[in-house]
Amino acid sequence: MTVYESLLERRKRVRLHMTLLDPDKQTAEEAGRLASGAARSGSDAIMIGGSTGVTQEKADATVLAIKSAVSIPTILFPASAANLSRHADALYFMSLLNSRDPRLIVGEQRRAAPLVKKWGLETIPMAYLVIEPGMRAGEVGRADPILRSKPEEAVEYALAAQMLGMRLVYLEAGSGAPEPVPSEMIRAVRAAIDIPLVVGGGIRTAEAAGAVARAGADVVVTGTVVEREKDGEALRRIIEAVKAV
Ligand code: 1GP
Repeated sequence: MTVYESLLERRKRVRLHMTLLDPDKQTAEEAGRLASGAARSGSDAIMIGGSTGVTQEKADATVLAIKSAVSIPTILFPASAANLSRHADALYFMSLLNSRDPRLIVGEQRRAAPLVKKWGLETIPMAYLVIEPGMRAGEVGRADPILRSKPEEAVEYALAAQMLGMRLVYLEAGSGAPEPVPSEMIRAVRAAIDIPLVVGGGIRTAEAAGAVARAGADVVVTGTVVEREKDGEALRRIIEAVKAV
């Protein structure tokens, strides 16, 4: 079974939570420890990536440390073709559809493709949509962020993504965003598409995570909260809230 198939299987029973770890934010050893805590708290997969400063060496070391610490899938969430690792279980083969720069829409993907083929890495085609404010992801991705008041724009992109054959849509408010993607936008996109919807950015509390899941997110992603709250209590409550929907 592929990673994507196993996630779909699991989604039939519960909504999913994924933990994002940025290889540039801690040592590989520390990433392994954080991943292990996240898995114990019930997270369904570890996403590995960051907007800046991630090299292939850092990605490799982090993926290997995480893989030796947990058995849940490790999925790359790369900002460019230069920060991939052959050791991950799968790769979000993502296109930042609302970027102004073709490099982020298909350029990095073109550079990555031969390597990914050589490694035999599972690819999960994913539309990446940056919602205002977008934070670093919006800047690095040269995005024209979708305004929070324009759910219909997110719907157009998400439908186009599905028609292009993509298997996931990710609504990204940006790591550390003051607020998550608005519920109204999540609801509108969820109602329009058949493929799973991933939502992340600015989710720091169980209340916020529950609201995002209730609005229709199939997968809720948190990053910052895992790096900040080393005791794991906040994460446990967030995951509980997602699974309760
Ligand atoms: C960023 O959506 C993720 O790509 C996670 O965001 O760090 O705000 O949880 P946070």
